[in-house]
Amino acid sequence: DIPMLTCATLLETYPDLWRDATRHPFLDRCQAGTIEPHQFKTWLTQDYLFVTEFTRFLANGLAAAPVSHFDVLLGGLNAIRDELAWFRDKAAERDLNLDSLPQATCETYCQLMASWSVQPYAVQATALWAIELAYNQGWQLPGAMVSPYDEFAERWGNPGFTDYVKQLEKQADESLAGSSEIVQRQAEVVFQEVARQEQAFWQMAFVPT
Ligand code: HMH
Repeated sequence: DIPMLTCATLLETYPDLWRDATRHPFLDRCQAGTIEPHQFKTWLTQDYLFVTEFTRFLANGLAAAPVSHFDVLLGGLNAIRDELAWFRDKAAERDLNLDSLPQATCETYCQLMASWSVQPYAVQATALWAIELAYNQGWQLPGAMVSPYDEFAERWGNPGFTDYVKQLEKQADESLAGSSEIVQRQAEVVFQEVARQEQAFWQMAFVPT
């Protein structure tokens, strides 16, 4: 018998990797209000660049998905439309130039993501769930954040987003259940890659540019 891979199993199998993806001094300093403004601006600019590529990843996921998954994914794409506009507002408030170049860490994550788009749908669904869960948990775990960071914590920590991530988990589990052991192992590898990339992404705020 093939042991069945689920999202819950992945979190149980790699607790340290997942902790490092979701607990980081960057987030603790946002919570405390002690993050340096230039560090926050680095994260904000790079995350906008990430989200533009993530939009393509999500659209590719939709293109590979069964029709029964369309509702959840179309909801996600609609939310991203709002999110991209919101990022531009947040950047304008801070006089940030969003045309700047991606840093190496952002570039690597975006390239990996593009490579996942040509893998089986179950792998894409697992990656999508992990990417969104990292932000959902990451922005929630430090506890109530001070202004202006509370707005960022609210965006990815709000109950509606938590519910969206649960629906993504259900769809990933369903697609993994119908997958071969080879595809399940691919999904496991991609989960680990997401966790490592998320950790590196938080760290980027502290890299001098
Ligand atoms: C790096 N991971 C990163 N940025 C994001 N905005 C998300 C996940 C959630 O969409």
